[in-house]
Amino acid sequence: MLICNCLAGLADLGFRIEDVIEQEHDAALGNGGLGRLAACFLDSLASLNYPAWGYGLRYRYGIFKQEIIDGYQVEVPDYWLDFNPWEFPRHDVTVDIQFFGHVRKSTDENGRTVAHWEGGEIVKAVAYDVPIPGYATPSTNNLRLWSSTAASGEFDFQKFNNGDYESSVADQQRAETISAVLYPNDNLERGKELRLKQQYFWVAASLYDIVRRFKKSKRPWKEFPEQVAIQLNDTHPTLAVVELQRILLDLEGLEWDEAWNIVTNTFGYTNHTVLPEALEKWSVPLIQHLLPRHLQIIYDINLYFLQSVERRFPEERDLLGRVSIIEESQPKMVRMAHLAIVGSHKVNGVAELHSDLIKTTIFKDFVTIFGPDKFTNVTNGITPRRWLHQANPRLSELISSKTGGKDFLTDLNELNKIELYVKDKAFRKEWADIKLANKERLAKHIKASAGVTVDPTALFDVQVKRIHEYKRQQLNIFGVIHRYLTLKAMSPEERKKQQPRVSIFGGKAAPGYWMAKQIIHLINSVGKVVNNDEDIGDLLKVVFLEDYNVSKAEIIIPASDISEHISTAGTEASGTSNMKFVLNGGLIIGTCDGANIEITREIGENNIFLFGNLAEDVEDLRHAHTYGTHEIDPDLNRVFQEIEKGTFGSTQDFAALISAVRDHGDYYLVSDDFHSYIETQALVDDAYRNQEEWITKCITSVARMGFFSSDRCINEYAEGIWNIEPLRVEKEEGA
Ligand code: OX2
Repeated sequence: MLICNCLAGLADLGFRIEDVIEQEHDAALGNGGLGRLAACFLDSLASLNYPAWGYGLRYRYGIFKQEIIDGYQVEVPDYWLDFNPWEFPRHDVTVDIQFFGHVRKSTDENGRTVAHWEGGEIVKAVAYDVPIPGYATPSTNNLRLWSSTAASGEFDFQKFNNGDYESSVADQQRAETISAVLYPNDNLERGKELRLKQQYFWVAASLYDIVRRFKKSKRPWKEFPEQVAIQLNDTHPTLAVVELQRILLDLEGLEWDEAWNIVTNTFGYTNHTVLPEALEKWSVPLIQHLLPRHLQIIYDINLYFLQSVERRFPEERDLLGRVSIIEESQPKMVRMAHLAIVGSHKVNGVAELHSDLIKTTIFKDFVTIFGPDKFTNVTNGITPRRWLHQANPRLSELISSKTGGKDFLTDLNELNKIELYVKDKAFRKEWADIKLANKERLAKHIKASAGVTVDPTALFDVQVKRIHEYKRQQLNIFGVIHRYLTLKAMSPEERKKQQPRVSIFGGKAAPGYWMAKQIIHLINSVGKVVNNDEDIGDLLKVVFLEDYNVSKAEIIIPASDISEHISTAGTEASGTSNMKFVLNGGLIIGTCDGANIEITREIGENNIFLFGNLAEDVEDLRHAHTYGTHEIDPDLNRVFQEIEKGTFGSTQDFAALISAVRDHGDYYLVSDDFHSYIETQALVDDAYRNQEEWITKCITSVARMGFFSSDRCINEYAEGIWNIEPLRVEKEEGA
């Protein structure tokens, strides 16, 4: 009814709804899987009627827009906030946030030492609320984003009146800088002061908000953890642990132990990566300068923690140094993951393998100290509302016609009913038609955006995600070159028997990540040669789609036949696009990594193409590369020689990609996995030639994907970590 009115109303005004929808900008609030997971969680929380809020920063400039110019990535600012009808500015909800200054100690009437954080500067946080409506429920939650502004308002009138106009504006600009820009790194932390300011600004404003709401209830403090659960989405908001302790201790006058008990029972910590370069550390002098009182509290947290460890493990001399929150380096560093573990009652990884890995590697000592029950797994999930119903409306419609309505959108296990139709001719025909239509739509997009004509009946092979050496887009493009060379070496008759393929890439490289940028350049350079080679024609096309984002994903994912999730085993904590691709009727080629393993368990190993070394062997292989001889796979060597001949242009640009494998220890095991990868890609070709079998695999896989709903995942957090239950707010009469 509402939609009809809306359509008619727009038509009266001379607009088409499609054009209006097109105007909506993607939220630019995150880098990759971490933020997108949070978005799926918000959708599930509201849809499942959990009373939960998300907190974040309202970045003026979110993730940059990527343009490809002459094959290179160029970053362009994205003015996403210029048109954002979904946010409600809340100028009535503001918090003053303090930075810098010093700590003064005094003694109160009970002889207790009290700390006073004084001086420094104040920046104002202003709330912007983004409503998150649930699906098929009146419940609507809130995403509260904080924007920074000068505490004195527009600018400092005092300074202005004194003729100091420039400096009054400068203060305003300095304050606004805090929420001005999203750091564009995925899985990398660089220790910049402004980033630490962002983190504290965000958590201090959010905690103030949470505490303010709790205090209104007039409940005693000991009930705080029953009323409030805070989940740390990776370590980025870990200062919240220290901030809550500070509020309880310095502002509310609680004793240390009572306060700390409340803190640890309130927080849960989700780890999303084991990559060493992504584990956050902040220098002690930096924290001392920016947040002097917090540093004292961190030292006290560490002291009490280490004392308890020492008492329990007096013989273990090195243990204290290993688990200390402070790394005794030059300068000393605060290890944020250690702080998050010590400050939380539960720690979880995001897929089974990943949760096992954190327990046996980076957090091993903490399992000894706290016991295994503190560590758990919550395998990631995705929202079927966006990633099936919205992205693939025809498939959603077909599924709904066979499962008896739309229940599968709120109970994804209902999908298993479609397995009954796996042999149903009409169902299979409609299934194949939908995939083809989705591929035609993508082919149009490829033509419009990359200028390449592709045949929609070719096998669409997709790898879209942030560009990173551990995700191994270089393995993919080396494989493409190998395919090209193999085709070139064939007679025209032989070529005719080969399976045509379109290799589609997309993803942003962090602006400072030089190797990732070289990978993008190589992909585009290979595309330029291959796409214009008449011997090859439609047998192979290589496309790089610029500016991969959620809207593009909604076009790309439903059109995939095979997608690549080929990280070095043990490096991709979970991955979530793997789930999206399978849910949309595509198969995957992947390593035994992250959620690929559980996807295999659910859909069956006949329905996935796994290859490569296992996580348990990675360390030994790396060791062998460094200390033994390192033979490069002969097929890969042929690829390298072709690049070095200049077939794909400037050899200089690509030298580093080759030497990373050949001369610098091949940390990501590209050569070790190359043969297995090529062989498995040949199996994909063979399987795709048998379309009947292929469709059976696709239908069976979709039918078995129920587990990967973010609803299941949120229910696990609610039950196992937050101890909360749904609270359904019924629609008011007449509303
Ligand atoms: C990502 C992980 O790399 C990815 O494997 C996972 O699926 C996603 O988080 C959601 O859990 N930054 N991004 C991630 O971790 C970090 C840190």
